[in-house]
Formats: sequence, structure tokens, C-alpha cells
Amino acid sequence: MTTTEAVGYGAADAQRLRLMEICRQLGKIAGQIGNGGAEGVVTALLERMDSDAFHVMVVGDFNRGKSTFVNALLGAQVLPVKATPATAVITEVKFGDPPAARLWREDTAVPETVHPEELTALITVNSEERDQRNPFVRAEVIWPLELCRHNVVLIDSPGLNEHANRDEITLTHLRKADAVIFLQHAIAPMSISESQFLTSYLDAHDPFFVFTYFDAIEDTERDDVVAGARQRILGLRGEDRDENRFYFVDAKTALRARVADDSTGYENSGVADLEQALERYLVTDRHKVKLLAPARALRGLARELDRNIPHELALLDTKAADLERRWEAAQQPLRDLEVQARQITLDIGNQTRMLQDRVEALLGGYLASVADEAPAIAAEVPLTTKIGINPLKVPERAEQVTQEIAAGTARAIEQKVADWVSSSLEPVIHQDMEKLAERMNAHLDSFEARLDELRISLTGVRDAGRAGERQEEQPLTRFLSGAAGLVLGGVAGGMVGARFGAKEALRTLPITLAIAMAWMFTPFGIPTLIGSMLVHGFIKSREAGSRLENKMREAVGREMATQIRLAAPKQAREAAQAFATTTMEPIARDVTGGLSSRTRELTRSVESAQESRRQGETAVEERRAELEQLDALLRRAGDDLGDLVDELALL
Ligand SMILES: Nc1nc2c(ncn2[C@@H]2O[C@H](COP(=O)(O)OP(=O)(O)OP(=O)(O)O)[C@@H](O)[C@H]2O)c(=O)[nH]1
Ligand SMILES: [Mg+2]
Repeated sequence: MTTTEAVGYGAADAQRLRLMEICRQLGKIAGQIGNGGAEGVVTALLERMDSDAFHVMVVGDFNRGKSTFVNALLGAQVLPVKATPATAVITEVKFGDPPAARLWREDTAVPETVHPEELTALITVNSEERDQRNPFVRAEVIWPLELCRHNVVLIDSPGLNEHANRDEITLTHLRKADAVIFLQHAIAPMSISESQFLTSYLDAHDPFFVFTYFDAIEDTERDDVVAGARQRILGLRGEDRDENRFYFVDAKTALRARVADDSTGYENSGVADLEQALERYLVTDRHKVKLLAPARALRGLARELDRNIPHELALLDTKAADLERRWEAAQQPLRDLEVQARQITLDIGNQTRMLQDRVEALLGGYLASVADEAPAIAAEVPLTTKIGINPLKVPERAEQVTQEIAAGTARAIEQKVADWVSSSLEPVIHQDMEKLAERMNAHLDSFEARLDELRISLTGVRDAGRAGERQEEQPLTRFLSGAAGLVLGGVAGGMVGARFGAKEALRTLPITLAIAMAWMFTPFGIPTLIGSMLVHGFIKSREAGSRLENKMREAVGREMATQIRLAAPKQAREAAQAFATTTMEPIARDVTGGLSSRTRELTRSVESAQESRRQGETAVEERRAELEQLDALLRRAGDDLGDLVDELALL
């Protein structure tokens, strides 16, 4: 590691610690004021900042050199590397010393510890039994890798387009990735499958594009290869998106050089440059996203607390009889406010249901229509197995062929659905989400205005917050500080939420619909059945292999069309339900929580003032002194927070 990176990491870490300290301070202040809602938000934010690891996932087709690349970073041959498909299990590298390795079986919470040297044998694809799933579902390597020291998890994944089982593992895991390193061969960059993967799965990401096997390219041809790969990606994703994100490396030499402690060799391999770029990214962009979202939430919270103090101070100054009378008069407006809060909650619920219904109807319709295309797709699936005419081999081969047709068709359909989601469904939902955000902003604005009125009627103090600071954020942004902040600030697209506000974030939120296409990959028994039925006919009539193959394509296509049509309503319902649960419910929870904590705070401040007054003048004086001291602390925390947000904005 070079000195600049050390400084970068050190500075980034110091900022994180500062933010956590401010967070704790605000939590203490909230506690002393008595604002339980604000205290809860602080606890949630602290937990989030503490556990928020950043997942960097290495993905790509099989045999592209993913594990070799990760090994090169580790400086040792820890992960399985082979010239045939190798990695079978998602492997997470985390920081720690001494090195260690752990493995998890399905449905078990307790991992098995193994020696890092034993790991390779346990997580390699069994080339004799490629269909077999590995008994382990996750591996973890603990390693003193500087890159991972600051809460970064580096993930090696099974290669894509080698077996449906392993595709499923990698694609499922991809949802958790904060950053992606997309590995390809420099000799053959951006194949059709890689282009499809990029457009359907990595649209919300800004991947590092890494091309291995650069050593296999003649010096004279390298410029052309670099320009060609660049061109293909820019052509797919637009001109300025991925500039400066291309790396051409010799991962194999990088690994050898690291093992032999040959730093010049490592530098020359191109991997050292990439490692540095990755570190730069982690201490700037990544760091910024991860801190800005909680920093914004804290700023909203500080402002809220800021209003609490002058309000309670004014209440302490109010004569007991006056306070009694005003509080009495405030009861009806307070109840009205609670009714309004309930209506807002109900409205979010209704809007969510409408959105969910819309997703379900559109998706269901599309799945049903795409089913019609299954026969045409099945007719064109490229096959690697040939049936041949040897009657002894026919049954086994016929089964392989039907599986291949079914898997190929399912894959093509899955691709179509993914394309449709991003090109047709997403824009519609985004429009709805934007309207929803506007609606919520209007609701919450009116709620806060009425709450302000009520406060003023109790204390006579107008604009209790610090002038000029209050209305710079949308109300919805201020309300979304808990779980929904995760939705808006945690995912790759969350940069928008962190930089701008809730409305903008909702407008660009990547809609990840968990459409369980995997069921289509698994042969539902029927292709096998079709295989054996047709084979039976073949043996009797001695049909030519190619005719039999066509019959199988027809039968599988027809059967899949039926299956997809049958499954479409359920698939659509489940995907829409999952969308509502993961995207809308956290928003609803935060808004509801925010509404009730605001009305609770009003009641609390009045009760606290009344209680102090009941205890006599000394108690009133004590509480006043405490509040003034808290006010000073709050001012300081607010300034610190402002400085930190400014520093982050400059990164
Ligand atoms: N010449 C050369 N060989 C490489 C390079 N990177 C990887 N290899 C070789 O490519 C083969 C595959 O490497 P792996 O690291 O196993 O590839 P992978 O992408 O992890 O493969 P899966 O786990 O099956 O997806 C191995 O024989 C490596 O030694 C490179 O940059 N140059
Ligand atoms: Mg591998």
C-alpha cells in the first residue's frame, strides 16, 4: 500500500468516526430533552453505520480469471483456480489476521472452520458431476488484505453461463453488491451473453471493467483491443458513463508476482493500478454515499431537536394557569392532527396497494404474452448435444437435449423479462413513485404547518428553529431517516438519495423485481417425460435424429408456454408483493413513525414544563439551565455536522 492510500483510508475512517460521535452526541441530547423518537432514530443510524459493510463483488463468465484476480490481491493461492470451471461457492473475503476460512452449509447458522489451504478442495466445481450442487452455500476467508480493512467485503463468485445452478447463486447474490468488478477476456470482450448481462443486471452500477489475458495479446495489437472493448461498452451504455473504468491486466502473472514478492512484476501486470483505483473509489465515492445518507438524516434530526428547545423554554416561561388554559384549547387541534396523521398513513397504504396492483397487472400481462414466444424461442436454442442415431445412446442424449432446450428457452425468456422490466415497467413505476413523493410532500408539509401553528398557539414563539435552515429539504426526506433511508441511501443507486432528496431518489430507484425465474431452469419433469415418450416413438420408427430433435423443440416449447402461462399470475403477484414489502413498507414505516413522534414530542414538552412548574421555581431554573446547555451542545453538534457534510461534498 502506498502512503497516499494510507492517508485516504485514515481520513475516511476519521470522518466515519466523527459522524458516529456526532450521532452519539445527538442521541444524548435527544435523551436529555426527552425526545424518545429522536433517540430511536439515532440508535438505528448508529447500528447501520457500524454494520454497514461495503460489498465489492467480482463477476463474469466462467474461466475469466475472477479467482486468479482475487488471489492476486490476497497474494496467495487461496481460492480455486483452474482451466475448467472452478468456483462453486460464493466466497467472501474479510479483513482479519491470522488468516482463516469458514464454510456454511444450507440452513445452518454455525459455520465449519477449515484451514485456508483446505478451502480450494471444498469449494471447487465437481467436473464429473456438474449438475451437483456444492454442499456449502457460502465461504468466508479472513485475510490481512488492506483493501478490506475498512469494512469492505470482497466477493468471488461462481462463473456465469456455465451451469444454471451456479448462475442462480451468482445472480441472487448480485443484489447485495454495492460495487461490481466485471471480468472478461481481453481476447474476446463483450460476447452476446456478457452484453446481455451488463444491460440487464448492471444497469444501476458503475462497474470496474477488467479485461484479463492481456498477456495473450501481441504488443502491436493491444491498442486495437483496448479501443475495441471500450467502444463496445460505450456503445451499449452511452458515452460518458464508464470513462476511466477500463483495466487491462494479466492476472496470472500478477498472482505469481505477488506470491514471489516481485513488486515490479505486480506493477507491470496492471493489477496494481486497478487495486489503487479501487481503493481511491472506496475512500471517495463509496465513502461519500455511505456517510452522506446518515449525515443528512442526522441534520434533519438536529433541526427537529433544535425546535424542541426554544419551545420548551417558552413553555417554562408561561404562567401555570395560562399554560393550563392553552393546553386545554390545544386538545382538539391535537386530536385533529392525529387524525390527519392516520389519514396520511392510510393514504400511503392505499397508494402502495395501487402501485402493487399496477406492478402485478403489468407484469402478469407481460409474462402471459411472453409465454406465447416460448415455441419460437425453443426452436432456435443452440444445442451442444446431438442425439445421433445410435439407439443405445438415444435415451440418455434425448434427455440431455430436452434439458438444454428447456434451459435455453428459460434463459432467453428471463432475459426478455429483465429487458422489459427496465425498459417498460420501470419508467411507469418511476412516474408513479414521483407522483407519490409529491403527494407525500404536500401531506407532510400541511401536517408540519399545522403542528407549527399548534406550537405557536401554546408558546407564542414564532419560528423556533434557526432561521434560514429549516425548509431547505423536502419534508419526505426529513421523514425518511430510519429503515427507508436504507432503501434510498444503501443501494448502488442510493447516491441520488444521498445527494438530493427523497423525491429524486424515488424517481431513480432501481426496481428490482424478484421474479423467481429459477423455477423455469429446473426441469419440471415434463421435458424428461417428453424426451422418453418421443424416444419411445423413435426406437419404433427409427426417425432421424434431427427430426426427433425438432419434435422435442416443439414439445418443449409448447409445454413451457403452458407452464409459463399457468405460473404467470402467481409470479406476478409474488414479485409485486416483494416490491411492496422491500420498497414501500420501509417508507410507510418511517413516515408513520415520524408523524407520531412529532405529536408525542409536543405532548411531552408541555407535560415536562408542567411537571417542572409543579415542583417549584428551583426545578424550573434547573430545567432551564439544562435546556440552555443542551442548546449550546446542539449548536456545536450542528456546526460539526455541517463541516463534515461540506467536507464530504468536496470529495
Ligand atoms: N494467461 C493468463 N491466464 C489467466 C489470466 N487470468 C486467469 N488465467 C487462467 O485462466 C484460468 C481460469 O482462471 P480462474 O481464476 O479459475 O477463472 P474464474 O473466472 O474464477 O473461473 P470460474 O470460477 O470457473 O468462474 C486459469 O487457468 C488461470 O490461470 C490472465 O490474465 N492471463
Ligand atoms: Mg473462480
